Amino acid sequence: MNAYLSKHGVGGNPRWALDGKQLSADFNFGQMLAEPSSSIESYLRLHRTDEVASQDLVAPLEPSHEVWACGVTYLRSRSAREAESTVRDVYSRVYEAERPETFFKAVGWRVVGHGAPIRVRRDSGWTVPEPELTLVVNGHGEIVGYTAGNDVSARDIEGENPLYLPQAKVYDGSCAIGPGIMLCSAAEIAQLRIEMQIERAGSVVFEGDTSVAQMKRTPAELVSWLIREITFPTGAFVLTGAGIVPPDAFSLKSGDRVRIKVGELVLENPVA
Ligand code: DO4
Ligand code: MG
Repeated sequence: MNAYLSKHGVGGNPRWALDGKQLSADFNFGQMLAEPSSSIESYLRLHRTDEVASQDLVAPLEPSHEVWACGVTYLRSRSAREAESTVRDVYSRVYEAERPETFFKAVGWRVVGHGAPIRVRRDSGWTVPEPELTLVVNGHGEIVGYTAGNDVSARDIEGENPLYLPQAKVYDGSCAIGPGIMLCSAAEIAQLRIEMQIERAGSVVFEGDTSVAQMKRTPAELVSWLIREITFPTGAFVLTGAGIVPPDAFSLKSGDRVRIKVGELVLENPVA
């Protein structure tokens, strides 16, 4: 099925919506993802209402959801990482290896949604946004849809030593996901375009684009590695790696705005 799910912070009591119409208060997104993908349509039908959803979007996941990320899945990411790092060959080795790099990025409650601020760490002088196709995976390891994600990363901290990766990648305001979720088949995800624009003081200071087809691995391959030895009973979110990297002289600054487009979904965040 093709449908758009979004989450809205109605008066601090978030409600989900389907194609812009609120779902009933007892709709349970985690429960929907606990069931096989074949039951999504009937589950959504059960909870439909005619009430128009509010405009106040929040990140489309539950506080307990885990967000994982994959790395060095595009040639551009491999070359950028080799250039920044003191330990170059780990990146070429993981790019070529059968086993991909996966890492824990965030727990749902720490993720910011469309319009909410992302951050640069106070101890980083070189931080970039990473625009990434983000897979929505159910409890059975099936890809049921996608959203846009920003794996904001401190390149100087990661470049100093790969063992600092969790500090470079996991901190308050380092993960944005949204605006909502496009429920669709994995086949529709394979050719999506990804674009990023960064605005500073009203002018575009960087823009780039790529396509999921440029990825070294398929989305299904990444998910199959992730779920080998970890279960996600109510589903998980998977950032699939960055194929757009700003030039080395670029670092995010407070006041910048980052716009990421994956397929038709646009995720925009100011830098705090
Ligand atoms: O190896 C470090 C992280 C890579 C990453 O986040 C990416 O390629 O998107
Ligand atoms: Mg990344």
